[in-house]
Amino acid sequence: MEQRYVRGALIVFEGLDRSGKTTQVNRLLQDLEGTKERYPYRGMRFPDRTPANPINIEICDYLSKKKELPAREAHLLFTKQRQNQKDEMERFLQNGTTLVVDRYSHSGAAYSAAKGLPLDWCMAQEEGLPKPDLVIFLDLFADIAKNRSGFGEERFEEEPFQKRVYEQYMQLQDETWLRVNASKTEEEIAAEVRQAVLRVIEECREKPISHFGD
Ligand code: FDM
Repeated sequence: MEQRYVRGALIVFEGLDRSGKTTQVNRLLQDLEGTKERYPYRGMRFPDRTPANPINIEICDYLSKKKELPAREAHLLFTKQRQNQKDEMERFLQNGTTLVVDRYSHSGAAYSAAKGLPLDWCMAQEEGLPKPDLVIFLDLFADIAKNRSGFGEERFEEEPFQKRVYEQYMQLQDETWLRVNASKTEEEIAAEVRQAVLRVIEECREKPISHFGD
């Protein structure tokens, strides 16, 4: 007998620092609140900065420049945080809950590859994790991003580095990506995002979850 799936979608927002991801994630979560009986949802973000465990604390210290780490070690730390969430993410998706995630594996790979690590090696560390059904890439060039408020206070928030991150992101695109022009108005972006998200939630109800490395 043919197996039928009714599962949630894995929706991921990606983009440079200050590209507006968190604003759009919050708008989408608000939008989904209105249809939560039909499309249950949950928001998540990586890195998780809550001081819930030693990995989260080490990531915070690294990002605030309190602590230095070799590039590979830093990469594996971010990856480990995602791998630790894998089972819970799968459970939610299988139960029909859509996950809306602010940064995920592609951030891990793009930022580490921008430091000089091989992109393939970076992505290989993500194998086994659920693969996003939709990656919304908020497309904003580094020289525009730097003029948005808050840029430049944390590790990685400098223009030449952001340009390299952008180049790496471009290598990672596949058919699951939607590139949204992030210099449009907040409302325009939110409308484009909402339409794509509702389409993908419907489309993947009947599909098994896919994984990086499948
Ligand atoms: N970042 C994020 C990484 O270097 N690797 C990762 O795996 C992830 C998820 O952490 F500079 C970087 C990207 C960014 C910083 O910033 C997190 P926000 O403002 O919390 O998104």
